[in-house]
Amino acid sequence: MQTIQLSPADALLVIDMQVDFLPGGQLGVPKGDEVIAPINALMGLFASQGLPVIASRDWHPENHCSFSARGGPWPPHCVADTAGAAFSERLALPPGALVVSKADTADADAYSAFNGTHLGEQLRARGVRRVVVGGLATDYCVLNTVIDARAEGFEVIVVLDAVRAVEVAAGDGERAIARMEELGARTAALADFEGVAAAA
Ligand code: VGL
Ligand code: ZN
Repeated sequence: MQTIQLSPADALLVIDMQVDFLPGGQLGVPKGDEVIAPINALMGLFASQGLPVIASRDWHPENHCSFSARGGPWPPHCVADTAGAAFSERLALPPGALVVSKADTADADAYSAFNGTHLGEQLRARGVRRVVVGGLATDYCVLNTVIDARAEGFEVIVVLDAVRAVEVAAGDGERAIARMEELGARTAALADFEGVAAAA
């Protein structure tokens, strides 16, 4: 147990909380729905302190290179402007949340919310030096977002209650967490955040 106090240099990054990544979706992450309540609690905490909340979304064209029809590893998912690409209706995005769309061209994939977006500049413009990260999936978009966040010099806290892994291979989630820690990311529990609503 640690106590984490937020400061004006903190932002919350909510990764890909979309219908297709939740159980029943085209690329449903096992137990992905378990992160909705913790993420809602974090969003409430950040919003109550006037701190930035950024929600990324996978936003693919119909003929995206990551889809099996094009020899990619995944079934079609998160096609822009479809129901599967929408944020979960249980996700309580605060007013003023910044939405970052990624992987929105046919011939390139982008797991990281920094890749091909303006996220780095947008964070720096707001004076952000530390990002708190939750969302889906631990072993793909969360991992790659954290790798880029560290490369861009941001401090990172990964909230373990607020992430779940795809686990194409068993252990991928654990390995992703270990890799993020090696890169200098900290891990935390939801309850470590001072002032977080007890009953999320
Ligand atoms: C993701 C697989 C394919 C993710 C995105 O958001 O983690 N995973 N596209
Ligand atoms: Zn994708």
